[in-house]
Amino acid sequence: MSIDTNSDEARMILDMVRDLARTRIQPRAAEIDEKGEFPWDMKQLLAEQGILGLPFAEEYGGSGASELTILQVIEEIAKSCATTALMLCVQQLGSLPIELAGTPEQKKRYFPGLASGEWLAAYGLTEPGSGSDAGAMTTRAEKRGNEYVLNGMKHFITNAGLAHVNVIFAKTDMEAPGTRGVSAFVVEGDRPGFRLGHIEHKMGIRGSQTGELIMEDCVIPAENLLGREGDGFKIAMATLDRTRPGVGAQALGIAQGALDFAVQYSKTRKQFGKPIAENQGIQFMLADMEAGVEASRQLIYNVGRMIDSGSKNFGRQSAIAKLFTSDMAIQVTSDAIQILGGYGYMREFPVERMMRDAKICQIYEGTNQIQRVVIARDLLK
Ligand code: COS
Repeated sequence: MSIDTNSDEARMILDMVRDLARTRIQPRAAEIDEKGEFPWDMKQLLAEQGILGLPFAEEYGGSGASELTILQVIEEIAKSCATTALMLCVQQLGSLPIELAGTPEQKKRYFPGLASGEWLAAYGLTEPGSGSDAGAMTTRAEKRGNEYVLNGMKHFITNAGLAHVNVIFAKTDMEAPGTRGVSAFVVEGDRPGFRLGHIEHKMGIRGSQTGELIMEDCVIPAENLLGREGDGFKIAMATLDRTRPGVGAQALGIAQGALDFAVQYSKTRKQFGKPIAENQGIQFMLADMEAGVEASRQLIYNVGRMIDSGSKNFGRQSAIAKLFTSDMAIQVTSDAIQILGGYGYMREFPVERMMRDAKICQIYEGTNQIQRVVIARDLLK
């Protein structure tokens, strides 16, 4: 059973999220950014309200929400706080490899804890020498009897050190050509030999914990392999096809938040004896911002509907939605700062945070240059 996007239930979820964002999340956003510490109260709130359980089926204690509903929820939260919205994005990112390639037993083992929000998920693909070139990873997993021994390091990992369910991509065959030797594993956070390394200090999404995951002779049972040996790269790519619209939805929410703030500000800020909104120079900026936000929304919702309809070929649309929306969000947040003038540059107002938060959307889950690679390859194939 899943929640139909047009159902009363989906509408109720969105109303509930809008209310929570206004009353509980928005008042915390500036402080979360300032402190740069993981906001456990926000994680608790999302868990209690069933928001972290949206991507999981009812049989695992989730609500089986449609992709469109998940994207709309990410958007709503990101209008107030991009760090908090990212929690839902990554709950999906770190669990989709299990959804796509896991056995019923593996789903039963991990999904109830993730759906309840007791556990967080993480997705361990990137390494210091392997960013856009995801196949160049050097983390390896050696099979010994009924176990795998993992050695290597992942970095820039969201929820590093916080997640219990860590999907780690590692090479099981160092000789295999290109991306063929990569396999996917679940590494539980409390496995001996698995630990958090350095924690990054970031420009934006500052409440989210980003860090290194270090594996030193980390032993996991063979049953933690997802799919078959060698399937890992395809699992990683298929996951990102599914989750990139979520990054777009986050960028969309940030941009909408900045636009809403700029509209209000321009109606109240007076210069030369009248509100600055009465100047056509400001009106045209606002109109361009609105056009960008609305066009992005259509791209994001469209790919959400494609996923919900069972389409298999949404990779290009997913990349387009992420690329277009994150570029738009940088433009819109920058324009919002411009409309606020000197105030926009100051920490007392939220728009400078929104611009810092938007920037990562052009980078993570594949840089926007990689999105262009994905789009062009599909176009030319
Ligand atoms: N879904 C399923 N399989 C896919 C796929 C997809 N979207 N994209 C590629 N594959 C498969 C290919 O079909 C190919 O399979 P075969 O070996 O059977 O032919 C294999 O994966 C390798 O594909 P390809 O040759 O295209 O790999 P490249 O090394 O050229 O890499 C890009 C392709 C650049 C698209 C990939 O490395 C990428 O997306 N990089 C960015 C990584 C990223 O987003 N990092 C962010 C980390 S999360 S914050």
